[in-house]
Amino acid sequence: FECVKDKVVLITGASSGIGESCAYLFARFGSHLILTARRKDRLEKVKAKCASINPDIRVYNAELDVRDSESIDRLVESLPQDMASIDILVNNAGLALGMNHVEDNTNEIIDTVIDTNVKGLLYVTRAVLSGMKKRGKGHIINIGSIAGQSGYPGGSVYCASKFAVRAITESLRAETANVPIKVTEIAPGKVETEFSIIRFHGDTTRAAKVYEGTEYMTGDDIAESVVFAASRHERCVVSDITMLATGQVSATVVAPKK
Ligand code: NDP
Ligand code: 8X3
Repeated sequence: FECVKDKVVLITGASSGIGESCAYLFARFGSHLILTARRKDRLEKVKAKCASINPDIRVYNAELDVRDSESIDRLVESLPQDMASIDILVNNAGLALGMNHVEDNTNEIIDTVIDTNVKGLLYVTRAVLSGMKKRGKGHIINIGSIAGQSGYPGGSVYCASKFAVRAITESLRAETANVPIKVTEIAPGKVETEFSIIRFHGDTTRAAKVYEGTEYMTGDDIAESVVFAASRHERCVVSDITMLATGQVSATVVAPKK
């Protein structure tokens, strides 16, 4: 893990869950961090904890909605000089909204999920990639999902967005093969974060049921895969890691916990 020391890492969705855990693990191994999300107050807390984990790193916070392509371009162009050469991009920001059958989705749900998980990821990647190409190096790590490998009832919009993440990852890897820029997809299964609270519009009782009676992972488990992928030797690239909770078979099938 030590070779991520002094790398500049931009994380989207660093204000909670998997992105927050990634920030702490990269901090521990000496990476400099650009932390982005919409909730600035939460980012400040993450920044303070990163600084306490490792006082030798630089941490730069930026309030960012990944759906806003202009503010992404502005951020990348206005980074302080010592943070401007991004070595590793973790495209983590994302969400699901509801578990509706296709005919019950609202246009707002469809737009928000696709705009964030697909278009947002493309906007951020485009903004960061040109610098990586100029420097002839870089690593883009996309957070996909087990939901990007098979659909399930009520998953149409979210699954479509995560299938898209897989497609973007594969296309980008082919496009950057000669640069060489590394491209990785980390596809988690069931992880307890704020994901289900957001998905069920703040209904914490319903969200808690997602994790009841089965094993589930933590954001820290997924961060280990991200930092593992980020720290491999130059001669190899982790193309994808699917990481499931013990007993998990698919997005919706998880064996009861003994
Ligand atoms: P959380 O809800 O805990 O974190 C989601 C993060 O995304 C937050 O930091 C949030 O920040 C950010 N975010 C959401 N919308 C936007 C936006 N428009 N612009 C910028 N940031 C945004 O959930 P997770 O940590 O679980 O989710 C992280 C990723 O992992 C997502 O892509 C999710 O799809 C994926 N994933 C999650 C799994 C799980 O079971 N939890 C399993 C598989 C994949 P803020 O609200 O402050 O903007
Ligand atoms: C995370 C959640 O339930 O769709 O991606 O697999 S799920």
